[in-house]
Amino acid sequence: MKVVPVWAAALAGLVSGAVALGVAQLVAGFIKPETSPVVAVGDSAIDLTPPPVKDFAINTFGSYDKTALLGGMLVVIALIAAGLGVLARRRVLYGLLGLAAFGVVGVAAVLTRPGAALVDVVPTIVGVIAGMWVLAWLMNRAVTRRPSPEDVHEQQTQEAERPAVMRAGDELYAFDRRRLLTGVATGVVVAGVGTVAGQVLGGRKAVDMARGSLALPRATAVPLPAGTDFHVNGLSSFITKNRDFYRVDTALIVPQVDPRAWKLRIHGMVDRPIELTFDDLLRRPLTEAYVTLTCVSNEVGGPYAGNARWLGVRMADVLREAGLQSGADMLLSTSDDGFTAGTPVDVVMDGRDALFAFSMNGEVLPTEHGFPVRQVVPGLYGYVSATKWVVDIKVTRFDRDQAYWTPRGWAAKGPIKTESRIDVPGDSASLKAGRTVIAGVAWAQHTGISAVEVRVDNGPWRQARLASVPGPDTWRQWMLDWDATSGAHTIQVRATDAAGRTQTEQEALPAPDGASGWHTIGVNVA
Ligand SMILES: Nc1nc2c(c(=O)[nH]1)N[C@H]1C(S)=C(S)[C@@H](COP(=O)(O)O)O[C@H]1N2
Ligand SMILES: [Mo]
Repeated sequence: MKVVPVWAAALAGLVSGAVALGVAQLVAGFIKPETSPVVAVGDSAIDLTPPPVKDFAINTFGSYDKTALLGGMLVVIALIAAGLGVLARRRVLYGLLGLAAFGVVGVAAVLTRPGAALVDVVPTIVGVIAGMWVLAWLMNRAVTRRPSPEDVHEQQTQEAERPAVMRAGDELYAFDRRRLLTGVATGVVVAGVGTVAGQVLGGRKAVDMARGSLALPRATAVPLPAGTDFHVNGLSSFITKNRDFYRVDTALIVPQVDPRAWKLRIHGMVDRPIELTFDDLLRRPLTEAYVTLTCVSNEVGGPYAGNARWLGVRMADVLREAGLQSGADMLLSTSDDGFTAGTPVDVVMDGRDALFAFSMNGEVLPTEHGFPVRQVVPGLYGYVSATKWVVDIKVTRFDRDQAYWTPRGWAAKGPIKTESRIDVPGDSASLKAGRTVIAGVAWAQHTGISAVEVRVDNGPWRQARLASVPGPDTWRQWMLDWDATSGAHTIQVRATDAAGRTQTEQEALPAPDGASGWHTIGVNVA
C-alpha cells in the first residue's frame, strides 16, 4: 500500500471516520439521539470534567461553549481518522484495528450515560463497522494492480528487445487517483446523508411540531404594575425575552421530550406515589409568577440571570397530594437527560411560587429551557432547583442522596445571594462629561430589594431610584443621574434587601455557593 501517497491515505481515513459517524448518527436517529457516540463522548467529557477545572466546567455549561466542545471533538476525531488512514498505508489491518479501538471508546461512553440500555451501543457498533468497511474498500480502490510478474516474464521472454513493463523489485501496484477520489465522493455522500437523516429521525422535528401545536391553557393574567421598566438604553429590560434568556445546562444536545410521552413520577418518602401526564398537569389549578432565575456560576456583574413570567402548577400542591412523610428534607429532581438537583423541601412548601412550569413569557416553554416541563423556585440558584425536562422527583433526605453538582464541589443547598449589577455605563466605557445615567438591576429573590446605593470614586453612597416590581421574586431596576466630570472614575453599587441586610462587600468566586462582592466598574470621561 506504500504506493498510496500519504495525503490519499489520510483522506481515505478521514472519509472512513466521517462515514462511521454519519452511519452512527443515522442509526441513533432510529433509537434515540443521545446514543450517538459523538454526543455520548461529549456528554461524558462534560460530566468527567474534574472539579478543580472549575472555570472550564462553568464555561462548558453555557451553550456557546458546547459548540466549541463539539467542534473541538470533531477536529480531534478528524485528525485521528486521518492518522488511521496513514497507518492503513502500512497495513490495512492497522487502520481497521485503530477504528475498532475508537469504537470501544464510543461504546464505553454510551454505556456509562445515565439510563443507558444495551441497545444504545448499536449506533456506535454499526457506525464503526461501516467505517472499517469503507477504509478497507477505499484502500483497495486506491491501487490498481500492474501486470503480474508472470505476464511480465512472458512478455520479456517473448519480446526480449522490448522494454519491460516491470522489472524485479518494482512495485506490483500503482496508485489509482481517480478510483480513490470517486470512492471518497461516495463516502462523503453517505456520511452527509446519514448525518442529516439521523437528525431528522432524531425526533427534533416531531417534538418541535408537538410543541408548536400545543394550546396553552388561558393564563390567570397577573397584572404587572406600572413602572417596572425605566427603558434606559443598555439597561436589562425587566422581562428578559425568551431568545435572550441565558442558558446553562450540561446537555450537549437539547433533550427532545415528547409531551405526549412525558410523565412526572413522584415517589420516595411519600404516602401515595403519583404519576402525572402532561394533560394531567394542564388540568390542575394554574399559577403564573414573575421569577428571576440566577446561575450560581454567575460572577459579580455577570450575565447569567434573567427574568420571565412563568406559568405552571405549584409544586407544593402536587407534593401535598402525594403526602410528604416526616423527615424528608430534599426533593431530588431528575431530568430526562440524567441531570439531578436537590431542593430543600421547606423552601418549596413555604408558600412561594415554586412551579412545575410549562410556559415562559406567554409562550410554550422553549425546548432549550426545558420543554415540556421545568421547575422554577424563587430564591434558589438554578443548579439546586430549576431542573429542565424534569421527569422524576424522589422525596428523600440530604443525608441520603446527592445531586449532580454536589460531588463536583458545589454546595448542597444554594440560596441566592443578594447582588446588584451596573448595566450602564459599561465597564471601561468612554463617556462625555455632563449629565449621564448610571443604571442596573439588583436581586434578592423571595426577600425583595428595598434600596440600591451607588458611589463614585469612594465618595458618599447615593440612593438610586428604584423601579416598581410585582413582588419579591424578581430583580429590580435601579437608576441614578450622575454629573460626570472629566477623568477616570470608579463606580460601585450595593443593594439592601427588604429584610434590611446590605449586600456584602466580601468578594467570593462562584464556587462553591455563589459569587459575592460589590460590582465595580471603571469609566473614562472626556
Ligand atoms: N436538566 C437540566 N436542568 C438544569 C440544568 C442542567 O444542567 N440540566 N442546569 C441548571 C442550572 S445550573 C441553571 S442556572 C438553570 C438555567 O436555566 P435556563 O437555561 O433556562 O436559564 O437550569 C438548571 N436546570
Ligand atoms: Mo446554574
